[in-house]
Amino acid sequence: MNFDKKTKLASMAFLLLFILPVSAPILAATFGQPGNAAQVDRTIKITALDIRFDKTKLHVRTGETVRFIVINKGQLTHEFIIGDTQEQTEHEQEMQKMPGLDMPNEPNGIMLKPGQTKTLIWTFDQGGVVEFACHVPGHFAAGMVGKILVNANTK
Ligand SMILES: [Cu+2]
Repeated sequence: MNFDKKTKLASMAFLLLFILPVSAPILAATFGQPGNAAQVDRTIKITALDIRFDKTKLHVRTGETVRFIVINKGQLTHEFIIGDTQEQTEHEQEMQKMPGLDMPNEPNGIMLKPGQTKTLIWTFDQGGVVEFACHVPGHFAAGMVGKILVNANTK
């Protein structure tokens, strides 16, 4: 192997090791956006219980707008937050800092008191894995989280 080849290989290794891992999370950060009620493709009902959701895996298509109707049939307050792993981790940390405080509704999430039903409309604009979770302290750790598999070939 001559010096030029070694240099080329070294620079390729550099690209793979340092540049790809930096750019990948930026691409993966798009987990969708609030959807338009006039463009809803499908309605999915999810029930929050103490302490879990009745569904843990959902399949949606890329570009699909879903109306989530979330019903809290538990005796505790629950959340329904849509986001990627990073968003869920950040929200979990926020909620740990202010236990007992009611979070206002956010574009990607709702909070439900016992007996409440709320709606969240979301457009999944990119393939990948998105999560829905509850971050009332202790609930996420107890497994109150599910996956939304976004894939163009999934019906
Ligand atoms: Cu909960």
